[in-house]
Amino acid sequence: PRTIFLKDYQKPPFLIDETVLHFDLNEQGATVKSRLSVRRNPEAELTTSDLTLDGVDLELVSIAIDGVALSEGQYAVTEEGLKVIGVADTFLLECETLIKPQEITCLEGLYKSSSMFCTQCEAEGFRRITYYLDRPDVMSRFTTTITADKTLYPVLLSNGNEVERGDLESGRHFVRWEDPFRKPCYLFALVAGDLLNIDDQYVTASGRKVSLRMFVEPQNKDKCEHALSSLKASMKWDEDVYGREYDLDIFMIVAVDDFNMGAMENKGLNIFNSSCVLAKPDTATDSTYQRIEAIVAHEYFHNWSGNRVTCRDWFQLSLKEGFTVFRDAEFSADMNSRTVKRIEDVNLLRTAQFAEDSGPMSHPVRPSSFIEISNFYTLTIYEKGAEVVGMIHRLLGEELFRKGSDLYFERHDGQAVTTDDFVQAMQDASGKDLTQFKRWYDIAGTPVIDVDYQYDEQAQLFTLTLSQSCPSTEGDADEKPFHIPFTFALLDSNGCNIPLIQNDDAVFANAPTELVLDFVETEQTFKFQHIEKEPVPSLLRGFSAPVKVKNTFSRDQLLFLMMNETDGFNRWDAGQRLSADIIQSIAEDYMHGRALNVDARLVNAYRGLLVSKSIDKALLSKMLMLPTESYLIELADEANIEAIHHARNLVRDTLAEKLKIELLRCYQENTDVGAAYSADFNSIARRSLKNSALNILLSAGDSDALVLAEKQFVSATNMTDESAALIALVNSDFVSQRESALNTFYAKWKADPQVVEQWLSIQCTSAKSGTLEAVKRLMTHEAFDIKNPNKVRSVIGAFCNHNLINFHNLSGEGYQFLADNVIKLNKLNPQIASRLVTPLTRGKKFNQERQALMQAQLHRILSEENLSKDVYEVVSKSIK
Ligand code: HT7
Ligand code: ZN
Repeated sequence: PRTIFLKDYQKPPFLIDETVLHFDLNEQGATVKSRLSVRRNPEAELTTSDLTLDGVDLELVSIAIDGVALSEGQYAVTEEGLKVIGVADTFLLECETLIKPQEITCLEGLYKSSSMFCTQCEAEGFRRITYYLDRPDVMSRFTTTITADKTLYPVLLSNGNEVERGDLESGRHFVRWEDPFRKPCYLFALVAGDLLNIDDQYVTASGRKVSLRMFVEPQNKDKCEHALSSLKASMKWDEDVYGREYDLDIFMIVAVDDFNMGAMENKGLNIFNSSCVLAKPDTATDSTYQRIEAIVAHEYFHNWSGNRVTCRDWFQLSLKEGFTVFRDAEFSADMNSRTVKRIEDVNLLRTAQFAEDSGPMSHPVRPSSFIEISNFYTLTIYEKGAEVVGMIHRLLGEELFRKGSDLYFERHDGQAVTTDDFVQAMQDASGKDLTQFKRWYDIAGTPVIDVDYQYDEQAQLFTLTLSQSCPSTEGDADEKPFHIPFTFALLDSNGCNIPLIQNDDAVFANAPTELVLDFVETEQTFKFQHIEKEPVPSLLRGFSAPVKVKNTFSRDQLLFLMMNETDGFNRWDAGQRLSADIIQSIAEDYMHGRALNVDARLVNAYRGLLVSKSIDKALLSKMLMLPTESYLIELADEANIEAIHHARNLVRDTLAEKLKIELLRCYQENTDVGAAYSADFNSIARRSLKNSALNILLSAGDSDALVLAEKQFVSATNMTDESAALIALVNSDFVSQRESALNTFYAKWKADPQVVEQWLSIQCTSAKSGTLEAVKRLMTHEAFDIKNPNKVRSVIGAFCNHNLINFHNLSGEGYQFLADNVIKLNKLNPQIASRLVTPLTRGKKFNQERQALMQAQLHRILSEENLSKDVYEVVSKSIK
């Protein structure tokens, strides 16, 4: 397979001003007629007499230029597209192609999901619909007519505004849509089905009425309310915070069951994976509610950051994804607890993105090459990309950042641009030099910061020395420093912030108590004066940059921070660092056959938190969760999964034993009997607290907790409590109660695909031995379907990513199981196959024996015939 390089980018040789599409949808296939107004691009570097269009798996029926059919020799069809030989400067190109949506299992282009037709065109799916210049810098005005059987497909949707509809012969009908905004073809969408619509309305800040319309299959009509209210909140937030109004008269959302990712921001017609948009309290958990709010917002925000201003090429993907994740994270923070949102995002970044950044697929936020672009919808592009935008926000401050985003949208509205254009707008609007900052876009790897500090009591001087390095895997090797915003504070012995005076002239009373330090050198010293007593430093507050800070704190300092830190994020982080340190030393002792003890200071700290009257419940609910096994693996140089698993369980069981009374009280105090479900963050925090307490107690085999869990399981009035009770039972040693709960749950919910997905993943993540056999059995169960990505994620993905003790079993069976399924899925759905293979590419963290077992499976995959570009790229880059 061919590698594509950013350095080879050239402007498109042709442009398409108008795109007129006509779809005839039938049970045997679909006919697509296109009429493209093409003209030579006056700005193109390359002049060519031939027009080369992209096209995959299309059957060409006819082709004409300016109304004259082309004959053989005037065009050539290849594996990758169509070449029209010797074209004029301006012309009308008409093509008719046949496609088979019913046979498409890769879920790209136009495909069928249950009884509906739908599309997924990002990144390069449009070329599976018709011959086209399938690249984001070709923006065109689209008119789309859809015809289909009226009984089977009463609803026919596309982008923009509906302009015409009518009946046709033989029980068919048509609807025509016009999108007034020029757009790249990756934002094209079509949906046809027997769908029901739930309607709402939004009045924009300028008083325009926008129809909001959600289309779902009839059985889901009571699962739309949350998505619609999240949409309205997003529309309002984007007006308030970014001054951005919606621009069409209608905004549509469609839910589909078979979808490769979470959702897609097609202009005016967002398509969602059902699991990311449908919810009602008795079927969806709190985390699903929050995920829906975030994804609905994310897709909506793309209307400006992605659609109105789009990417010049796919190397710029983070231009829209990083910025939009930053925007949706800020939205979620404003709607819920800011601290909790930050904790969740950083957790994901530090476990999964850091692992990606040190793995074989490591790449910069703006990659310089790829084989298959679908492989680059990564945590680096999305989450690290959002951190990079967040750092600009931190460096500029709220007001200048807004000036920068206003300038960006104004300057580039209707254009396809680069991450450099984004940074330039921020720089021009703020006057802040961001030249060095741009390094964040170009260099892969996670910078490491060493922190050294000294206190001179006599001089009342605190000296902080920061040094940075980056074990980069891609980018230049000259090790130039990054521009890192390092948020810093000093705490006195009562946990109060101390005024930070860097310059004697500063007026003491006005001195800030928190600073964003511009850390721009390889090594840099900062001095703080008039510090009367030895302080405790508060480092990288709020995780102000995506870096690793070498832990310099003693356990006592961490305890102090865990109990006293005023920055919520750092308070949580101190607890995580302390717990991780304790688990790591127990794991060491376990490996050396030494006696195992849990440091009593940790138990006392947790007791303190549980009895505290002042701590915020949302924060407490996060502090009660021990560092995950994935994070502990990420922290290790060479991870011993058995030792980590055992040590972590020992800490959890010790907390259960020593803090039983406090945990039971926590459970009772946070249980609401008979209250109506609410997804506000306080209610979510209380449910999370109570269910964590239950889980800790039941995992340790507590029989009082068993009674509580069984009662909660049968009497729960919402899915959060019902599934939490099931999880606690499934992870306990009470075998018969566990089996009975699983059977009851399935019998009750088997008609609801989203709940069945939860039922599957709860079983597949059970740490009990024998789970792999159970997983294999589940794959023969009526509830499983390998063609459905959600089911694949709930079973294979859940087992391989979240059941580490079983997946990494030294028999190697977990690795073989994953490879078998990657091979199977490679043929059906390459995007899903290549995402699934990730755990096999993380061998670096494990010992030689496990590495060899993983490598053997990677070699087995690579030797498969007809390996997709997607799987080939990930596997070949992972082989040593
Ligand atoms: N922009 C969307 C990306 C997406 C996608 C990419 C590749 C294959 C399938 C896909 N479905 C959606 C989603 C988003 O980030 O908003
Ligand atoms: Zn996105």
